[in-house]
Amino acid sequence: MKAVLRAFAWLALAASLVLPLSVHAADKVALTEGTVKRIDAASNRIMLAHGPIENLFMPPMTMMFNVKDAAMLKKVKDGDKVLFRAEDDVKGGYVIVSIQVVK
Ligand SMILES: [Cu+2]
Repeated sequence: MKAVLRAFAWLALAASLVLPLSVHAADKVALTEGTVKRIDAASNRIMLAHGPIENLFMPPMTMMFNVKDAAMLKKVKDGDKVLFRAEDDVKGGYVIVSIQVVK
């Protein structure tokens, strides 16, 4: 009986350690669907109509994002369907840290 209790304690401990880590890992790679509405290369910004952004707790809307790297804007064009990762921008607003066109 003691062994069973010990096994159960280990399981509970393992679950408490593993679950928060896996949730965190999922958040780190969460991508959001969007459609390119406008590219503003002069100010390194892009307007996207986006789905829910889980990691920012943001509902679907159309809005401007800063981009981390100006080269990102060369990979996309108006009307493209994209998957992107947006994060809080230390300079204010939100910044896209990765973006890819969905084929
Ligand atoms: Cu938004």
